[in-house]
Amino acid sequence: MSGASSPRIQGFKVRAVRVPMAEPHQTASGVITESPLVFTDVITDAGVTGNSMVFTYTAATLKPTADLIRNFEALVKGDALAPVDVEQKLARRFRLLGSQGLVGIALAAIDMALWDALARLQNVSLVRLLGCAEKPVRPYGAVGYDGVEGSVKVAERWAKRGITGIKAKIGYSTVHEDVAVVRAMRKAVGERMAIMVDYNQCLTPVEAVQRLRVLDDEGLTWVEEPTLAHDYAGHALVAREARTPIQCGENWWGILDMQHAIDANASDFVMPDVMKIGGVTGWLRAAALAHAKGIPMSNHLWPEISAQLLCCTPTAHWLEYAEWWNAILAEPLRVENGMARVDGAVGTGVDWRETAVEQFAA
Ligand code: SMN
Ligand code: MG
Repeated sequence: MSGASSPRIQGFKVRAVRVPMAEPHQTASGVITESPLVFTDVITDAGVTGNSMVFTYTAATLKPTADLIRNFEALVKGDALAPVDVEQKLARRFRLLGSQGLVGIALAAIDMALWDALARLQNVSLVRLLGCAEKPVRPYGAVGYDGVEGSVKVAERWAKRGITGIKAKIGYSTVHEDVAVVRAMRKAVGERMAIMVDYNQCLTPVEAVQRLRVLDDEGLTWVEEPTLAHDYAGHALVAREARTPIQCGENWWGILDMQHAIDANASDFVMPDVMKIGGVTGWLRAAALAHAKGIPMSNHLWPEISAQLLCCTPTAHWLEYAEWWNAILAEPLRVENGMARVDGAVGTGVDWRETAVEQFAA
């Protein structure tokens, strides 16, 4: 029996936008006021186009990222629409330079667009393409570094929408201020709300151990990145000393970082970022690592594609929900009765409104 020949990659169309945020996102390690995003279309000879979106954190890296993606087109033009094979080829191609940072972001943009094209070709969601069924995913909402009053206001807003988890940025000048924010939110939203906190890497390991001694009695679902993301030994120290689970993953570049963190017992839970971990291909491998060790896995940002990927993640935990990019998306993720619904999506669910792309063009 001879199989049908695979569709081939014809070319890319790459566009950059700067989407203002409805509310600035404050963290202990800086404030985000806008989203610099790159949209990649991968055009195939089968009449389908796959899309992806990557976030460059700062406008200073927006154009270089778009240029990198454009420059990579020549490396895969004419190749089969086979994302895992393309990933292997490009990984070899970038062995000497390395595939972290902007190179990694560009590779993830291509990977996600190829998977999207593959799903669209079959007119199914990414979930179905991966052999799974759509299911509701439990989202939590973000609370910024907004002090007691600001944090309570946002926490209440999420609770009113039926969301059952919230994650607050902390790392105030003293642990007492951290505790005050947590207690005020708890008082406002009640015992049943899951409350997570995020230090965004702002403490030394010893400071983190000291703060956790105080926070350990607050019933937190997790404490995120208490110290430098790549200090696995430092995180392991904190995880050993604290009773509250430690959560890391948003800054792991590829699954080898994740494996190193797991080897070091640096994190009780994991939350890869689909872009930094290496796109859909990287996520699937990360999900296998988490599965092998029974580690609960959440996501970082990218709610649309991550909700689908969590449907295919054996140890799926919480969905980090965000509406930062809704202004530009054709169909932002739906949340109904406190649960995110991915049914009805074709491809990865990342599709943008052309008029918005024009409006926010960089
Ligand atoms: C975060 C950091 C930077 C940008 C977006 C979000 C944050 C999170 O650490 O966990 O969502
Ligand atoms: Mg975080």
